[in-house]
Amino acid sequence: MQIEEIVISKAILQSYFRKLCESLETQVAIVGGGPSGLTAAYFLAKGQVKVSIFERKLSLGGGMWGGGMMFNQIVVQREGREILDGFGVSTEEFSPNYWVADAVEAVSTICSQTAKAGAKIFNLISAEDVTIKEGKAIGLVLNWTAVETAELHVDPLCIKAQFIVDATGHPAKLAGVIQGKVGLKISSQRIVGEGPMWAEAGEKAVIENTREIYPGVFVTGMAANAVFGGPRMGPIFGGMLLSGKKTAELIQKRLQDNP
Ligand code: 48F
Repeated sequence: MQIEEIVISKAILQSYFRKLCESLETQVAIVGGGPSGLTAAYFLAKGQVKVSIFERKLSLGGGMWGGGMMFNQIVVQREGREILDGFGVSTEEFSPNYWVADAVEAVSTICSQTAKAGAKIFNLISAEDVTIKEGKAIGLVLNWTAVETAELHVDPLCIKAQFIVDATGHPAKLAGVIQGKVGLKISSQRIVGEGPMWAEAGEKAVIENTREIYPGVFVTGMAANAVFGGPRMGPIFGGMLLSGKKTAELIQKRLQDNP
């Protein structure tokens, strides 16, 4: 059987552009493919919602790969373990309410399940801005991360979404952009910044802080604690998974109320 280089190139280009063009108008666009963004995308896709993830790095998984201080095991509490179970990630009880999982198995399985559930995943693309019309966010402004890294003067492209999710972790990138340009619609009116390490409080806060911060924009995962001043929690990941799930539920409810 002959193998032609040009056919390989055509296969990549045509299938990529089909995927990208189909995602130009979507129901939910998630920025950041860490544990919270992936989990939100998984539950949305399972619920038949059209969802895309845009991740600036080559690999998805965010801060989950390295466990704690590069010891690549992660810890979850009971509720987090239930979510890992649902993904099919193996866990082992360490002591009551503490389960450990292999970080590499966790990330690779969550990524695989999210893609198989139907989420469209784009890596190497950064969200640099949000499109806002008449007081509502309606899309993302995207560029290749390589353009940003090389500081090339290249204009971005835009996609349209009914809902946007800031899942960018500690930097809370989209919240920062919105705060700088039009202001956030939250009681503090500004990003408070994450609090000092306190695992138990941080895990509780990240779920409470998962909410809409501007019409059409939700914040999830560590970005939620960064916006509202919740503590950091280090390598316990249940809160990230539960925050992602809550994001999916909040958005699904909104889509049902207002299709
Ligand atoms: O940092 P990250 O893993 O965020 P998370 O889902 O989880 C936090 C934990 O990993 C850990 C923790 C608690 O256990 O404190 O840190 O909240 O993943 C965020 C992802 O967003 C990407 C970034 O590369 C990472 O993979 N990202 C950040 N900015 C952008 C972006 C951007 N502007 N465009 C696209 N992706």
